[in-house]
Amino acid sequence: MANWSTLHTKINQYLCPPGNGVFTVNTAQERKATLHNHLYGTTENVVAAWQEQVNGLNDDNRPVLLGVCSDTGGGILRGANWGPLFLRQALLNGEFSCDYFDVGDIRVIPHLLHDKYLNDATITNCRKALYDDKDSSLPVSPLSITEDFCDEFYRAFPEKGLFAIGGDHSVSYPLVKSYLKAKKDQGKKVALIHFDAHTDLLVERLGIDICFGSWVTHILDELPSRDMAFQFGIRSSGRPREHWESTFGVRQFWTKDINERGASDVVNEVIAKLKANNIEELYVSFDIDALDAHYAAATGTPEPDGLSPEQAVLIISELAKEFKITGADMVEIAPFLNTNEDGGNDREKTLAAGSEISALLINAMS
Ligand SMILES: [Mn+2]
Repeated sequence: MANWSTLHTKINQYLCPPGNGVFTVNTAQERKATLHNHLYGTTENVVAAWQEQVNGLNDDNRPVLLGVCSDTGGGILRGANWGPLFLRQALLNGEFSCDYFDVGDIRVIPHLLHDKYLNDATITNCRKALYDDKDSSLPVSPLSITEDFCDEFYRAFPEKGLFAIGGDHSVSYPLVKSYLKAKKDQGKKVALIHFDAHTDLLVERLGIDICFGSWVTHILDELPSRDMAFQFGIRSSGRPREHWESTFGVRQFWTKDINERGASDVVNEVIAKLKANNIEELYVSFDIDALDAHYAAATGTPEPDGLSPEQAVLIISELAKEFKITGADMVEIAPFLNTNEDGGNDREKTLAAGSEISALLINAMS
């Protein structure tokens, strides 16, 4: 109970009602109202309604959904900060049913990334803004807040699954790091399943070590071994697969390998490797750009020649039959981006694919 009480306090400090993670006055007000009506039956006193709902988390068995509306770690086309609001609505409207406890959104100062990049004066000012207390010792940047929230979450609820919606892919750094630390403490052997068009294996980008292109590099040493990171859907890379595998120790299945061999054959090989390593549970991080740009154009770095939703669904479903999925995220959905030259319904298609895969992951965690 002590752990729940600490987490409960931090939820009220770190989070805000679902859909409110992007700090705005008027933008998307109607969309937020639709979501709040759906969740609470009202658009009035949403904070009070959310706080009352959060009181029930301790007595709830469903997987927990968290929004992280940060895209400061991106850097080409931004806009994934709107992913949590739009994907939630798509999950509620969609044909793929799933049940979860929506705990809310991380409170995001959109100019910040991680506290280690800040000076003391900025941290003090931001503590005053977020917590109304310049002498607070709490973190202020989205990735730092997310990591401390997740650490507290796993202390209170070691058995609960956490499903997060990004945000750009840098948000997976605190999500996965905290998950791996928690599972190590629990004595459980886990592996990372990562869907992406890109390897995200830079050491740094323009001097910044934690960003959308480098987050994987900095969690590898928290895994039982580096070869327990499996990447699917890679195709946009300046270097061949052998370079990444020999330099970082990860295992990759590029889209062309999956198309040549078939998704079943590939996933069977991965299942055998996971079993040979006595892996018990999985974390699945899904960058929507793993899918072909035809299905996922509303994203910052869409790439052609990618996976179909069917291939991704097959791989996740087969893994879920053999292993417990206890952590997952869906990132890089940027609903305001229309990257296809011919316009079209990029947003709806991307949200349809994103919600299908999110529902599959949430159901696998139930
Ligand atoms: Mn990525």
